[in-house]
Amino acid sequence: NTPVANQSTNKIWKLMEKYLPNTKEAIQSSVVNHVEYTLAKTRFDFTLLHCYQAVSHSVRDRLIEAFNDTYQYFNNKDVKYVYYLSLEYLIGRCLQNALVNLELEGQYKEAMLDMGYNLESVYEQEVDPALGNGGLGRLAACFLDSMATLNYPAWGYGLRYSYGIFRQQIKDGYQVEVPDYWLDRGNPWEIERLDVNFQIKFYGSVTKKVEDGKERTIWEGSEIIVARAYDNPVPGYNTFNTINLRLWRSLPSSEFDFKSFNQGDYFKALESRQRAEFITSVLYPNDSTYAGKELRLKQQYLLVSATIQDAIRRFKKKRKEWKEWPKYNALQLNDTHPALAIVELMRILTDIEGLEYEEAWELVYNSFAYTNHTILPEALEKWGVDLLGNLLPRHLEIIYNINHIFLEKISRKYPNDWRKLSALSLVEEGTHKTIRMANLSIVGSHAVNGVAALHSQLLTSTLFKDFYELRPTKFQNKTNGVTPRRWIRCANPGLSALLNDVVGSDDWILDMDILKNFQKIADDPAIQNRWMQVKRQNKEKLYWWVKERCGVDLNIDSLFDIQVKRIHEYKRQLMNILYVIRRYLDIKKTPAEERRKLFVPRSIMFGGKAAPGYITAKRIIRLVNAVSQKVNNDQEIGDLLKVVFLPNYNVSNAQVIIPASELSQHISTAGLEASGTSNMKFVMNGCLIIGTMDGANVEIAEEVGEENMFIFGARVEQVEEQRNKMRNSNYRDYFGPRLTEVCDAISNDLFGYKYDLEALLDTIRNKNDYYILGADFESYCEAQQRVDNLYRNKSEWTKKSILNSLRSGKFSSDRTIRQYAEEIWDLEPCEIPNPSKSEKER
Ligand code: OX2
Repeated sequence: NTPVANQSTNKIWKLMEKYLPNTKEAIQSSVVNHVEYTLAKTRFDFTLLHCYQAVSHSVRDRLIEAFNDTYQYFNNKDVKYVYYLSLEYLIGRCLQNALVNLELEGQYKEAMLDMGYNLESVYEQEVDPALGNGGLGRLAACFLDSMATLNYPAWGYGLRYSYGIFRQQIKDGYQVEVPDYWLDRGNPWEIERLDVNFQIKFYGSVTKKVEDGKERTIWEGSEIIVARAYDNPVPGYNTFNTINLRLWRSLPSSEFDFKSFNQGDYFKALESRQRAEFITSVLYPNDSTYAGKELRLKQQYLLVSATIQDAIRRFKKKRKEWKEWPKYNALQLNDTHPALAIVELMRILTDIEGLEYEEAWELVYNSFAYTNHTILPEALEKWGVDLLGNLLPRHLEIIYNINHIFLEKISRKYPNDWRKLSALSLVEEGTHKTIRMANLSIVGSHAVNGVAALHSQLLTSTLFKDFYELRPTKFQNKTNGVTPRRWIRCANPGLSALLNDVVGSDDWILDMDILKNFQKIADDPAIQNRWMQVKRQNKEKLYWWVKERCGVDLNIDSLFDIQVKRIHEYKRQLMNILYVIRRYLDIKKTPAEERRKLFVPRSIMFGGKAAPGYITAKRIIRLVNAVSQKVNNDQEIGDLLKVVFLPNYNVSNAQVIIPASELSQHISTAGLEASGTSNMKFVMNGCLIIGTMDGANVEIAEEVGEENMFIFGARVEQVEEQRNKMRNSNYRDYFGPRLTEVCDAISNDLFGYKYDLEALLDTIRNKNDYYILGADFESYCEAQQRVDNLYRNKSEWTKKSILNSLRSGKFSSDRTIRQYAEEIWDLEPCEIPNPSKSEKER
């Protein structure tokens, strides 16, 4: 009989109360320990990659201390939690962010330098976990940073895809997609929870049974798999609070395939195990388009089911009564992708926990909230009832039931209003009957929000108008934000140091609004000079980046003009490149000796991935590269104009690109970009925006002043009128001579690739210019002229750059998250006492 230690008096826990010290010696010894005992490396095969791994493990140890303490503290305080559900998290690299948030960057820098390593080059060894497509996934990552920093009791829930968004290579000017197996060197940041597994069921059948005079519904799944938890600590800045991003991985369940094994069909049994693992293998690479594939629906349900089971288990541990559920839980849906969570919670409450339907609905409704991220029709998820009913038969029944009860209420309120009824219904009738996931999300949530003021206003006046009229108080706005920790403090150390000097402390990192108090520095020539120096250093860094990856030699003194985002017609990269051609033709027409007087030297850069199936987007990349080849090799042009396509735009590249940018382009057709978030990052980094009155640009203009931006183009209420104009005219008249000449130059094969490029132009010629590129082109050219004029005056430009940055406080995700917490989640911060420095260093 071996003795079993008493859980509470066990010496283990006493010994664990000590925190790792953060002296240089202690840091070095923890790194060295990991080199020897975790990595088992010797001097003969030790590389920089191993160094990164050892450093990361040593930082991870410190994160885990904080992480465990945080949730134990939350648990003791019996707090309400928010669960953020998202199919995507674009977290980016972790090492520097963790060090900055733990306020240990200086110590690690010194400790590593003393051992002969430059911390910056250690950072470069990290893969960039890219489990998201674009803005939506990056927003989720910024939100986690703010939730941790503001001490909110929160959990992020998502999927641990084995393959993130593809890596983009450019071959012969075309995009080539390479699978991103990001785990091939291991992942020092995650904690695999071998003991946190939930069963997930698919397919099967539903039966009703009468037990004690009560009808019970039983869903028997015919495919059962397991979701296993992988925890990723997210440290707050300037607080000990560290929260969890829990990602699920699909695995085969041991019970399920017993039958096959017993029947002797060994290989069939193995195949089904592999099918289970496949579910979380790859992120769907579509940004703002609905995929409609069964595997995607399986991913969504796996996230939802595992998360709800986890939340319920946690809630039950506290032996709470069900009616207290909304008091202790808020669930936020990041778009409709996890909307099945509403149905899953209903199912568990009614079928398993035995609650009455109305009772259960009350709990669901009061705990869920839904964020919409786009009004583009191609993004709206609608699952065919055949597919949904086959994969999740009980869930389809529940959806019909929710719809039935909902429509009954509607028809009492609006008798015989068939239009309203069919607009509000969760079911879209037709040859292919579908479930509208947005309608489900709205009906099942107590709050629905858009992501910028204009977008939220468009939601209530167009897409969700009927829902709005039904319950106007449900609809809110939560303008997006981005974290200044990653986007200024990590990405732009030069600017951070300057802001520290201006403010006299680093308080701005937690309170960006204080920067407004220092606006008078914008006129100070000494500050302006330093500001320009910082920008120049950042431009130098990008210069080398571009030289190495694209082989193009930029003029560092030229205006760095950048558009980086997913390639999409509504974002109008096409308009940008057509203007570049316009500029090229204009330079060529100008006598050589006058060119420098008329044109400011510009380096125009594009970056972004096209969804693999989005042919027009891929052709836009082809055009950019064709123009780049022509222009960059034209001896007459020299450094007056350079065009570069920056390959594989991702979070870590953005951290180099954004701080180096002077002009950034946010030029979507008015009304179509819900918010945009990179616009905020650029502004914070002192970059001027050329943009339309769309998404958050509108609020950026309010904050920084229209006079400090280059605004152009049709306003949202003019767009339809412009489309009609196109429909009623020849494109040559509609485009005007300047754009027509550009199109003709392409058609006349100035850049080659005629087949692709003609097809591309056909998307805007011949009455199809849905994104009104032709209508906005002249106004865009004028705005570009204003850019040139201002850039000639370095001091005026710099002044505006400073003002942009100092006035960008509203766009910190801290502001956004406070609003969610106060206006939707009803959530209080809960800060765990920070073990004093002296205790830490014991
Ligand atoms: C994006 C939106 O397109 C973008 O405007 C917004 O800033 C971002 O979400 C974060 O809110 N998929 N991605 C988006 O919407 C969808 C759907």
